[in-house]
Amino acid sequence: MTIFSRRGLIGVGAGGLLVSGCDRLSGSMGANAFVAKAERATYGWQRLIGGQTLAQEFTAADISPIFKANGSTDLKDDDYRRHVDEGFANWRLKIDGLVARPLSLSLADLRRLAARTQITRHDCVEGWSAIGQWTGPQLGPILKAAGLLPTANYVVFHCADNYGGEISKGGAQSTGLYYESVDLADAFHPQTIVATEMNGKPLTVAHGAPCRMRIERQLGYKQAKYVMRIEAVDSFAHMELGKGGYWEDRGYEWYAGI
Ligand SMILES: Nc1nc2c(c(=O)[nH]1)N[C@H]1C(S)=C(S)[C@@H](COP(=O)(O)O)O[C@H]1N2
Ligand SMILES: [Mo]
Repeated sequence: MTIFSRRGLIGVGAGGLLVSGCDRLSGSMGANAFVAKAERATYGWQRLIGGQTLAQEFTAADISPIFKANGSTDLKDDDYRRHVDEGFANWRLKIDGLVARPLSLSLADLRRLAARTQITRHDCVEGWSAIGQWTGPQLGPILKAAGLLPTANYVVFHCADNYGGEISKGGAQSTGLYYESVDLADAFHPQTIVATEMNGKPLTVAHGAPCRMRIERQLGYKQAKYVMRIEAVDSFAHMELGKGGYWEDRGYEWYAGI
């Protein structure tokens, strides 16, 4: 068993689900009640949208020989470059916001969690598609382990890359940091994973190292790369330009269903 949470005691048995360790180890009834309530709230959301349809999955033979890297593909940021040089040994993914127990997960922690592998088609609004295989822990159990609070309505992915102050892209009003968000139905969707591998290898910098989201029922720009922090919020109206994502702030749809 591995203890890796900064605050609480979160255990991961060999191949075991993070949440089961959490239930077993969290001594406080309060925390358990929080989680139970959050789970009920989640199921409420799922019923609202009429169940969880899966995006189509493909076979290994369908994997595209070339998967274009798009948007940010090489980060110059000093902190990020240092993490690359260190093999992300000192990098942490933060899970915070409206959660009972904020988490700080290393790349090794992420790799220790029960992983899902899926071969899916990525569709970019710019008019190209590619099929790739993605591996990583599902987001749902991570949010449950963090004790998602009933007041949370959305999950925001904060990325390391910054498009800067380009006025044509709204840079004058926002920081230019890439971010994305989904509702709880997509956050708990079985195919929503924090991918650390692509086509059986660690994610490259071009594809979002050390981890990127796969949210398979939505378009390419929702697939946040270079994810540094996952924040549970009740609303994203106060964030950046208020539309829930970098491209959403520049006119794209927030729900980018395929
Ligand atoms: N952090 C971050 N995530 C991002 C982007 C980006 O520029 N920065 N581009 C998005 C877009 S438009 C697409 S199509 C995909 C591209 O993912 P890929 O480089 O793995 O093909 O990443 C998405 N996620
Ligand atoms: Mo895209």
